[in-house]
Amino acid sequence: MIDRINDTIAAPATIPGTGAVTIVRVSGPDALYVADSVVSLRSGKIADSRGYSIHYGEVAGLDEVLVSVFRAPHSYTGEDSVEISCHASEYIAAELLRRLIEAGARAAEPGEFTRRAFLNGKMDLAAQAEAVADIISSSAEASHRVAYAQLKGGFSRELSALRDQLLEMASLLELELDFSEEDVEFASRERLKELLDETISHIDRLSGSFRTGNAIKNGVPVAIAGAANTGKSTLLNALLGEERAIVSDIAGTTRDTIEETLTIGGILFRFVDTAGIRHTDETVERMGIDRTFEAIGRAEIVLGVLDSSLGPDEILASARQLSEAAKKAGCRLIFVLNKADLGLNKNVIIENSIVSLVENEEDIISLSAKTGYGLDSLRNRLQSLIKARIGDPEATLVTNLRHYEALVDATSALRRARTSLASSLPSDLVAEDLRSALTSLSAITTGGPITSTDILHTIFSRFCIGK
Ligand SMILES: Nc1nc2c(ncn2[C@@H]2O[C@H](COP(=O)(O)OP(=O)(O)OP(=O)(O)O)[C@@H](O)[C@H]2O)c(=O)[nH]1
Ligand SMILES: [Mg+2]
Repeated sequence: MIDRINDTIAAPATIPGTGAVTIVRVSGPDALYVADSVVSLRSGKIADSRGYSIHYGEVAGLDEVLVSVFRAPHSYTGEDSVEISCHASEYIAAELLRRLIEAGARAAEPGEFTRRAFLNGKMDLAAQAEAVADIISSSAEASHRVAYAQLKGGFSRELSALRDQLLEMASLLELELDFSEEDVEFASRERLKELLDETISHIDRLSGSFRTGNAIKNGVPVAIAGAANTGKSTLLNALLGEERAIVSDIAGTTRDTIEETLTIGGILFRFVDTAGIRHTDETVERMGIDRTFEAIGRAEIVLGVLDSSLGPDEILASARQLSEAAKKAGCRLIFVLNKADLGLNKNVIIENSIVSLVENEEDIISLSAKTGYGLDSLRNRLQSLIKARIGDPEATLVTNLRHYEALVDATSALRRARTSLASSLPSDLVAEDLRSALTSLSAITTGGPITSTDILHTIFSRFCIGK
């Protein structure tokens, strides 16, 4: 990463051509002067203006604009910055940018404003810089909530508390090493073990939230699967409220997976309609069925669609097959007893025969994709399953693969430290693993390794050793 932080950059911060106003941002040491050479204020100069002030101005022959002035360090990037609000024409934005570049700015690279904010200490990497990207792309309430919590620094505070705990342990152990000839034991082994166990389980909870966190960010994948002709495509269409997939009474209609997203109760779901599972010698259909199992493998939830108008043996065989596939993929199974309009009363008998295959009896839903009966119950069930997984709305959900991998690295180092402690191995081995865990955790917020000065700082701020 090359960081040329001594130049001035410019770019539109909004999409020109949509909405009424476009904002072109200029940031860097010369931002105010560059803006002055392009915009004439009615009175005075931008470079003489106070921070947090707004001025009416004109870009010669182009547009009337409003200029917001920010002075370092009180700006998004931490540098002198100017935001020029012009009319949202693509032509105006492009011409304004061209003039700013002519006046000495450079076109900003993607994410460069936020990168500068990070380098200037305005935000840390995980918590905030990466959350900025997430919050912009979040399209549903739940994913927005996760990104916003991260933006406010909840995850960073949690990480920093974990780091403090590890630093304390590492410091105690290193002190002991310094005094090794004197055979002092500063750190109580029992207390260390306790602290380690606490930290490991805390980090495990964080990394365990990744699957849900990731699903919420990108849309919870739900596979609609079952035997041919049970009404899977009809169900997809009913959920979407449009004729997205082809429906016919010919078994084997759907050959390929069809994916559509839908927000239910603030949660983004990714529904995948699949080819009906049945024995076939037909190559293309066979390939489609392979994809069905792949879709189940990627899903968080499987909607196992059963045709309740069929005989009980046939239904049970199909239910068993779906339960096995869902179990293998580690995903939650909801049985949809479809075609309830053809004879609801039979469903009680079917329900009794399949109830042992689901985690909770509320995971069996009688429904008619044709009439819409039961659709609300299905929507509610999907929502409440995911809300239960999110659990405490204040709890941190890890949504980023880089963070997840760093957390997994940290816990494996801590488990090694735990084993070394248990088998009374020398302190320096334990200290090394603690340091490696710290490095992993630090990488989440700073992107780089921790310096041993941090450890030194903790030692000397806690103990006055006249050494
Ligand atoms: N009576 C009734 N018929 C339904 C219902 N849902 C679907 N059907 C009918 O069942 C037939 C099969 O529907 P599809 O949605 O194509 O079934 P599928 O499971 O996608 O079938 P494949 O793609 O071939 O695996 C069609 O004739 C639908 O009209 C329902 O709730 N009630
Ligand atoms: Mg179909």
